[in-house]
Amino acid sequence: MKSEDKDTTNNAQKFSRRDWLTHTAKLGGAVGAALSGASIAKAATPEPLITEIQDWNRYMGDGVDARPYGLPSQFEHDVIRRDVSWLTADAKSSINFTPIHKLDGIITPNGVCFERHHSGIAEIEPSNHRLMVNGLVDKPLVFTMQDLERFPRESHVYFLECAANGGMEWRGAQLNGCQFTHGMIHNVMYTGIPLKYLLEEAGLKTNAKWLLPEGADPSHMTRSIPMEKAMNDCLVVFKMNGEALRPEQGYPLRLVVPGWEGNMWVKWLRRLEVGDKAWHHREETSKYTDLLADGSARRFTWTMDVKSVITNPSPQAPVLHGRGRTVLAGLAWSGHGKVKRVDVSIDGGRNWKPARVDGLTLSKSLHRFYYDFDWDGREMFMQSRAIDELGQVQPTKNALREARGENSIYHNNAIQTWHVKNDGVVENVEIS
Ligand SMILES: Nc1nc2c(c(=O)[nH]1)N[C@H]1C(S)=C(S)[C@@H](COP(=O)(O)O)O[C@H]1N2
Ligand SMILES: [Mo]
Repeated sequence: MKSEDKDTTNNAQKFSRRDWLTHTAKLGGAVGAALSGASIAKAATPEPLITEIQDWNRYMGDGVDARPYGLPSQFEHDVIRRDVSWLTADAKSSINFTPIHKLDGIITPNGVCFERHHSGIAEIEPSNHRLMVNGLVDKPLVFTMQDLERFPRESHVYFLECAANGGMEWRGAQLNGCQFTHGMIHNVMYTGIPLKYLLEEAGLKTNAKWLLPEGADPSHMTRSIPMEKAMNDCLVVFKMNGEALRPEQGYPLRLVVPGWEGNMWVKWLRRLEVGDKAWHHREETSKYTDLLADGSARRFTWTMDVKSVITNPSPQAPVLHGRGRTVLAGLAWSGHGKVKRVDVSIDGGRNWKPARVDGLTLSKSLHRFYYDFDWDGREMFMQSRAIDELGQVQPTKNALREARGENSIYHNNAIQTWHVKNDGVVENVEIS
């Protein structure tokens, strides 16, 4: 050691970058071996990616003005929204899915938030956008975007889940990837105005019981929302993750209905009509209603119940490193509030271990969980089970089918099983 130190000091001028890298790599290897016998990284051997000068070490890159609005690295090109072509007839009234197997933490980046539109993306210049409040109010009002910016604002992180998330999985395991089975969800920090400030500004009549928000897109998306919810935690927002809403997410204005199904979160929001009873919506009875086994319907099931999914490993994210140290990662959420606990099983639900919920635990937001373990290399049946602050437990698929029958599409919050084979390949399966 002593002589090496001396060499370095004496010959500093002559020491090339390559020599320096070889030198420190050797030292690093020695120190690492002394600290831990079970290092994940390989013991340092002459590694060309460390010892050889690479292009990105040698040539100067783009300057600061080359990328005025930054995009992810070119090597992340597969981290994109994807659709399932056979699901809907055309892309204007369709859906795509968030690549949740490629993300981490709890925030969904704006560019990969799944999209659901009934008649395409409305492109609205903010100076031409208006929000009207009318119906059972003392004075009907029309706001410009500038007007809205003068109300007190708040920021909150909430998940939005489409009621159809997992709908294709009711009858059995269908789609090979959590992007497709669970990707009709995103979780962003919204900034906007508590809806109650706008309703109070217009003045609610005593018989004001329901709210009908309407979108400016050709679908004239409308939904009935009970006044208690509207006055409680709904927001009229213009920012997501700090920047303007993306056109796909309703630019310049959208409604946020925390914990409730996505179809009520009206995008391109242009009107709030106040009424004394619920409006009848064609979609509400034909689509966004859960049909029960006896043919009756479960209406007004707006809250998204407790749910979770393992995002890694999963079919699009196989285990490539073989046996040994393994990180299981996943997402959990509940429209009723916070997630209290997440359990994971690697043997198809026979044994459960508590997962580690990491980072922020926010109400009606995604939660991130991890389970760090040593994989013995044998096949696994991985499951996660979330429990929310109301004590509600995520059901098995069979329990859910017993309660709702086979004909449902919406509100599938069942436990998901991934079969991890001994070669690390992962498949969507059901076990009974
Ligand atoms: N104006 C309008 N709002 C809308 C829709 C729409 O088609 N038009 N789709 C709804 C549905 S069904 C869902 S699931 C969410 C999807 O929001 P996202 O596109 O931000 O993911 O928006 C809702 N709001
Ligand atoms: Mo939806």
